[in-house]
Amino acid sequence: MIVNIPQEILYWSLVDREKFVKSMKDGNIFAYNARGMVIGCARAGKTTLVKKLKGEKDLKTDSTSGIEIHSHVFKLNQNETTIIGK
Ligand SMILES: Nc1nc2c(ncn2[C@@H]2O[C@H](COP(=O)(O)OP(=O)(O)OP(=O)(O)O)[C@@H](O)[C@H]2O)c(=O)[nH]1
Ligand SMILES: [Mg+2]
Repeated sequence: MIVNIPQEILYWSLVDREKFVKSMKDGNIFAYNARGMVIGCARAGKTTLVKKLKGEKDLKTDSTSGIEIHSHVFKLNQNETTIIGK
């Protein structure tokens, strides 16, 4: 059992808190952060591409107004070179 969890960690998302618990049990966990930008002509399929990458089933889209910011957690394979899960 983990005790004395810092207060700020209790405000993290469930996914991040699960990572914290795993890292406490395993001793460490690697987490990588990356950012990407999708740019293209109107109606080229940018939003659909992002939805596919995130594994969303509903690919219906409305025209995007301005920009959209998405965030997502991907699982990597064991040697941490390839995305295996969404
Ligand atoms: N045939 C085909 N249609 C696609 C593909 N990707 C997207 N579409 C369709 O193209 C249309 C526009 O897709 P969006 O993903 O909304 O395109 P977008 O670039 O985000 O559009 P804006 O936000 O308006 O600039 C939608 O009707 C999609 O269903 C594709 O790979 N093949
Ligand atoms: Mg769009």
